[in-house]
This record gives sequence, C-alpha cells and structure tokens, in this order.
Amino acid sequence: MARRERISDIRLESLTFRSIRARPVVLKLERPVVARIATITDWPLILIDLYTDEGIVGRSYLEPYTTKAMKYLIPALHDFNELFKGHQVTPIELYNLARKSLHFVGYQGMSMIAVAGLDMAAWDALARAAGMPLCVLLGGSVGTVRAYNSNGLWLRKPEEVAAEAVELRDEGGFAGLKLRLGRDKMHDDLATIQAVRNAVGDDIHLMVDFNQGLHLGEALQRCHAIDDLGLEWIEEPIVYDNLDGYAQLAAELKTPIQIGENFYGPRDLYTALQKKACDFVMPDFMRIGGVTGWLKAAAIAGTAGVPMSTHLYPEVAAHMMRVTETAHWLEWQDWADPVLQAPYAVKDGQLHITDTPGTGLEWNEDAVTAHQVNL
Ligand code: SMN
Ligand code: MG
Repeated sequence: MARRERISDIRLESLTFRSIRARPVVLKLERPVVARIATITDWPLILIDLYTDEGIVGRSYLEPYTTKAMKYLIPALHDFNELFKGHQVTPIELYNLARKSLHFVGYQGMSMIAVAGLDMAAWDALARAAGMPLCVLLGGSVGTVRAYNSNGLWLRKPEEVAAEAVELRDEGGFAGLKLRLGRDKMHDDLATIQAVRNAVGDDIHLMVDFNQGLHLGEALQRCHAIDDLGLEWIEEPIVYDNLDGYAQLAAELKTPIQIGENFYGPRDLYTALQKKACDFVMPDFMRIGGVTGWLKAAAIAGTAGVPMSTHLYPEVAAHMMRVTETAHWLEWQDWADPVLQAPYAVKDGQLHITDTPGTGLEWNEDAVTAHQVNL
C-alpha cells in the first residue's frame, strides 16, 4: 500500500516519455526446442526499459527466436526515442504513431514486433504510475489464470516425452500439457501421444503442435489419424499463412484447429476468422501488437465467440486473460525466469496475479549482466 500512496500524486495525464533502453540477452534453454521447423538451444530476449520524466520505468521484453533478429529490432526500438521524447505516455496513441512511423517498411514483421515492445512497456509504465496491476487498470480484477505447461515435450523418443510429461504436470499441478508433433514417421507421433496419455492419465488436457511442419496433404492424413484421440486442439499443422488450407482442415476435422501465434496484428485474426480458418486463436504478444493489439484482437475473438489463448509472454498474458471475454488457456513458459526478480510460481495449474503495480516485471540485474551479449 505504501507504494501506491507514494506514487498516487503522479498525474497520469502528465506521465512523459523520456527514453527507451533495449538490451540483448541470450539464455540457455533448459529443454531445447526441437521442432519440425527449427532446433533452438539459445533463447534471445530484448529487455526493454521505458523511462519517464517522472521516474516511473515501464518494462517489457521481446523474444525474437533468433539472436540475429535483435540486431535489427534494437535499433528500431531506439529510433522511437527521437519520435516520442516529451510525448505523454498514452499507449494507444503511441501504438498508432509508432505504426505510422514504420508504414513505409510495412506494418507487419519487424515493424509490429518493435511496436509491440514499446506498447507493452508503455502500458506497464502507465499501470505503475496509476499504482495498479495492469489487469485492474484495464477494468479487471486480480486473481488466477488457468495455464497449460508448454515448457518441453519436443520431438524426442516416446518414452522420454512421457517421462517429461509427468515432470511437467507435477511442476505446477498442471491440468494441460502441449506436445510437439511432426516426426518423420506418423507412427512415432501416435506412439508418443499414447505414451504420454498412459503416463499422465485421462484427466489431463493434451494439446498438440505441428509447428507448421506439414504440407496440406500430409496434414490431412496426419490430423485425421489423431482426430479421435480427444485432443484439446491441433495447432499449426501447416504453414501459417495458408488460410485456405486451414479452412479445409477446420471444416474436415472434429478436433479444434488452433492458430494465431503468427498473426501480425489484429487484422490477421479478423481475416482468419472470416475465412473460417480455425476454431481457436492464440495470438503472440510480440506479433499481435502488445497489449493494444491484444485488446483489439480480443474484441474480435470475443464478438465471434472464439476461445482465445496466449502464446509466450506469461507475465503480460496473465493480466490480459483477466480482461479477455473468451479467455481459454494461458501458455506457461518459464524461459524468461532467469532474468526476472519475481517469476510466477504456478500452483494447481494457475498463475496467481498479485497486486503489484504494472505487469510485475523487474530485472535481476546480476543475471542480466551475466547473460547480456554484444551483437
Ligand atoms: C513454439 C514456441 C516457442 C518456440 C518454438 C515454438 C510453439 C508454441 O509454437 O506454440 O509454444
Ligand atoms: Mg505453436
């Protein structure tokens, strides 16, 4: 409470952007990503601090998958300094202005990712200045958010995946787990699902993710082969932008088709729903456009009655799920934990939001120093 009283005298309408600092760090993944389309052992993060004249610092991070991508994103983030120095911290206006400033190089891809990093830090700053958790500033309440554990279950042998599934379930009493599919032989995927099911029991929700690894013909065959297994969803069987292919899969299959981590901005979600390309959506915060992009996307999904889950970024995701009409599952990944002062502890499969102002992101500076890289 002391913290809230101390900062309550800051007038939100005068919170002023001073500068952004973006630092690259690379963490070793405890369980490396082994997917059909990529193997990832080192996990890059851009840590963003948005300084204001009033002393409030808003924080966010981006996870751009490859270390090299940070070479382009960090200058794009620093370019916002010129644009916004002295501007009021008004996240929706900043989002619009930042997007316009990049429209000559396109609204999507790197542009959207940079805007999302700015946007999440701006919302965090505003919520901190208000002395409120982000979900409260947005009109919701603090509480719990249901999560599935997505920390592993990559393309390894069935017995290894089954043993890891038990570990992951017990890490936080999870009721949902996601396993990755797309082994060379379909038979090995089927054996893995069976091994995991035997190991964790019938009560656990099992999601599967092909990470865009199949062409449409393979996808039709492989998705039909797993269609009667009671899976929670089948995620990204084919390349993300083949919406006609997705529409065919969604029409043919009983199991819900899940896409969305590759929506660049809310309009991609709108287009996918118009084309009936999926049953569920799961936007990623760096691609949908941060908090602002999520709010717009959530309104569309809510209006269409489509369940909406999150992709990566569990800290901001938890807050957004509290204000998402069709909130479905939060994807739990602890990959940023090593550089956080106060990572979430998951209990009974739920994230518990506290009344800390903002999104609760504070850097563990010793860890940041240890993992910072030169690009
Ligand atoms: C994923 C996430 C992070 C890296 C590779 C793959 C995956 C997911 O698609 O949905 O978690
Ligand atoms: Mg995925």
